[in-house]
Amino acid sequence: HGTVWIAADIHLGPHSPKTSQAFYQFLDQAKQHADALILCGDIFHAWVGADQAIDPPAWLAHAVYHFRHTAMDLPIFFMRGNRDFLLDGHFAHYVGAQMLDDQLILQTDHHRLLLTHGDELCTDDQRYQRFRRRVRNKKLQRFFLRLPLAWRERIAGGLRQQSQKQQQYLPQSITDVNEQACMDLLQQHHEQVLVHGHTHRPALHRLENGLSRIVLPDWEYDHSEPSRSGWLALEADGQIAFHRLHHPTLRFKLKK
Ligand code: OKV
Ligand code: MN
Repeated sequence: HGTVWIAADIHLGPHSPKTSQAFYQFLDQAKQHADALILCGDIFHAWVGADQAIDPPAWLAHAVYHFRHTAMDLPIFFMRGNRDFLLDGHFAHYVGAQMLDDQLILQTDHHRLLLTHGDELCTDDQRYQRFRRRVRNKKLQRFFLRLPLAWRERIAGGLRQQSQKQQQYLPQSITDVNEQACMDLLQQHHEQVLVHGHTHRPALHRLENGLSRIVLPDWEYDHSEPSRSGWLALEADGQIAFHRLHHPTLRFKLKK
């Protein structure tokens, strides 16, 4: 009956105050216009454990504050991404949000969508998939989380640096999702519309057999653009809208 807003890839962190500002403006708008908010992964640029929030750096304290205030007016749902895959239910609860599974079928009065962050669909990037399998191992996660916070931050920083070096030489075709993997996932769940983030390549793709793929934008600033900062709205009347801060809204309808 209500309006659901969906955003992904905010990448909140200490180095992107403009992204944070844009995101907090978005949260204010969500309070007024949305009935539920789903954040589809990579809410945080890095996440090494919820104990970061015990004595939080300023950027995280602000994020906690804004989540809590937003959550007083509407339900907030977190999905894990490839960066903040260690997000847990306790932290979500602490900020007034609820954790979702990594893949979710969202059904409203007018829509049925399959929601995921999307990194599992990048099957052409074998090195990344190997990394993913390792760090998603629960035993390794428990080991990592028992290390002192400062060690985890060091390790995480090192891994990010290493990954950045490797990523920059990969062609776009490798770091994008694999369309066959998308179609397989949709067909496996008997769904028609896939919504994901992760690739930072916002688009509406028409696939074979009447399937669609909606790619959410990221919120990272670069030097040329004020902010990409966009989100999807599933509206009560069945329309789908693509919003951007300080930009006109685009509305469309998906054929049944
Ligand atoms: C997240 C990615 C860093 C990509 C480490 C076990 C292990 C968890 C972790 C450390 C890194 C998340 C938690 C981060 C994503 C990177 C670099 C590349 C491509 C271990 C469990 F192995 F050390 F024991 N980590 N952080 N990358 O900095 O947020 O997704 S992270
Ligand atoms: Mn991602």
